[in-house]
Amino acid sequence: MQTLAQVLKASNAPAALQDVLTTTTNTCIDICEALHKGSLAGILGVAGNENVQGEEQKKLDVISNDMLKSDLMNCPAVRAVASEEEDDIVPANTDGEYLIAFDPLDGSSNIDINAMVGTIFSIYHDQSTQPATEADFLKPGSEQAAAGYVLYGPSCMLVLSTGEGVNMFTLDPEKGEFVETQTGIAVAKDTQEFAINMSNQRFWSSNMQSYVEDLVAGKEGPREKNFNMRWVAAMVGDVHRILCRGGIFMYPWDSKDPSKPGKLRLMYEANPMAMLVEQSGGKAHTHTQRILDIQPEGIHQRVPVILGAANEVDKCLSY
Ligand code: FBP
Repeated sequence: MQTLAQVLKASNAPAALQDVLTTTTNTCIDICEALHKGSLAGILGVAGNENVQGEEQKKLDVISNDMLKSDLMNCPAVRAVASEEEDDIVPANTDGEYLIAFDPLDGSSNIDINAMVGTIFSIYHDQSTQPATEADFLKPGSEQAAAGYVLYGPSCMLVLSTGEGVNMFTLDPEKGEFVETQTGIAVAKDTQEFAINMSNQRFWSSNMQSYVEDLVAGKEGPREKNFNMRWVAAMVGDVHRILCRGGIFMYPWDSKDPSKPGKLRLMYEANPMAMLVEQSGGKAHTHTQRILDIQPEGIHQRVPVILGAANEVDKCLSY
């Protein structure tokens, strides 16, 4: 079994991109070790501040963000970083040629219950002689040079695409390295498993309500087959399940806060997951368009998300 370093060396990924990926994944190994210490290291609970999204920050949101930010800013190939926990982009090395946007700890509401969380990242190639600005980041997801996540679960796993399919790696704690454990991930076109936060049902559009009602109606309903439901409350966990055994994941528009087109963030949640799902033969859409075609308007922009098994996403969109 090959290590991540060997896989990257053998890939078509430019050396500078390999540096960004190696720096990111090495920092995630450190985050994994911190997570394992949990309350022994006094790192559970809240940090006492709110982030730019108005969300209460967990101590580990801040710790993981600071670890990634400092390591990436010391990586010469990095021109700038953007993070869920940073109000604005953070310029790094002007002569760097990659921009990276990340969610340092996705699913942070799971931290204090010792459930699955993850780090999600999205990387773009971008060269200029000027210091980076937010505008430099606002490229459609289809231009991502690489995307991935590290899942902190029973084992620590890296799932990565550089545009040539999706591979999975498992952390070998003894070696402190990611080792390739699965290649050529493919998501089945059809499924009988869906993921959505059902407690939001009354706030969904009538179309989305009808679609989910028909899933729940099962064999006796118009879909004439039973569907199972799962909800990890961490997108990284729900998407990982879909890459492993298929399914559809939805965080649709809801009227809870009409000013927000969705809950999930385009640049460091929806775009990287859309690249992984599409590279695995699935689909990733909002209610109206392919996520990777969206022209971003801001680094913390929110979008509705419907992704997973291609035929099931089409079925949902048909409603
Ligand atoms: P953050 O934890 O990074 O803010 O991410 C948002 C998120 O936790 C997703 O990972 C997850 O899919 C969703 O929110 C869960 O939402 P809800 O609390 O409504 O179930």
